[in-house]
Amino acid sequence: MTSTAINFYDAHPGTDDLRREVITGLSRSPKAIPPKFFYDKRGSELFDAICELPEYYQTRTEMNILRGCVTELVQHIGPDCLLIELGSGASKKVRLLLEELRPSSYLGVDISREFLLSSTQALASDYPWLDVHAACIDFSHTLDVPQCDTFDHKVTFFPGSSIGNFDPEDAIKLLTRIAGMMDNNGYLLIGVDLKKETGILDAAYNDAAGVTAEFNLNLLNRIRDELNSDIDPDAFDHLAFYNAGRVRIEMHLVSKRPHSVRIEDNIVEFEQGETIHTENSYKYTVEEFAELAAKSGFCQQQVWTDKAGLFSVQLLKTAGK
Ligand code: AVJ
Repeated sequence: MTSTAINFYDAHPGTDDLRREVITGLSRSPKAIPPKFFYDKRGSELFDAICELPEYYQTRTEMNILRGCVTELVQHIGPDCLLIELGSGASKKVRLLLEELRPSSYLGVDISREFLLSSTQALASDYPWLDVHAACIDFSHTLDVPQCDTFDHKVTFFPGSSIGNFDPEDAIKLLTRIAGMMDNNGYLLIGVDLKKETGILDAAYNDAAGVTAEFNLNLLNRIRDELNSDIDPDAFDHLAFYNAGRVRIEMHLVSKRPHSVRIEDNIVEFEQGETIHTENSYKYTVEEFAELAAKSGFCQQQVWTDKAGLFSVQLLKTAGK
């Protein structure tokens, strides 16, 4: 057994946040729970399975785009940076970047502790030349990561169109904080899912194998298992659809019948058909995202897409640089 040393920082996002945000979210009308809570161990595994689904075009399309543009990326960015990955999850896509870009250090940032630890440890043992850091934080709240301070040449990788989970105003706030984390001097390589035919989008979030439904419903397993609650996942159905007016996929959990649920000291009433809104996934055009980037202190350096225009990988540079 070899133990691989990684530099680990833990801000302990966890059950307290879940309890607080679930209780607040379910006492609102309409009811909502933020999507970051999908990613317990089981949720992270289910998301990995989603990435392999035939209907879920995003992961393989992004990977193909990255394969095609990595040489150009290296020319822009150069070697020996600190590569920061937000929402690193299983850290699969980043391997290509590590091999070609040859950063001196890597920092994986994720809310899912076990996943973060095992994937960064695997990177450390596969790439002995790489200085590996991990930070378990909720980056929607803070990007304060002590390991960042000593590096000048920082590049952030934010793949998978996770930016789509944020309402546009919150996306601007997050991107602005990313620029700040890089001392307003650096590159952001970001995956952005593009607007497209409704049928393709609806299918991607309603896969035939039912994995997305299981992923959505797993949030209720998590509440039942981690909080003091009698919530019954069987009392809810998965619902996902493209809301063209708001330009986003919405996921909900629909109560099958009127019933009440206990969570800690609270009783939450559900009507039949009432939903818990669990996720938004905004879709952009390349031009719309350029505008959002500009409002956040970035400018689009270069944008790569697949031939069908399903997905984009965008290299943004801080405007101050
Ligand atoms: C990880 C946020 C990009 O919005 O497509 C996949 C999550 N939800 N299927 C997305 C997700 C349902 C995914 N992101």
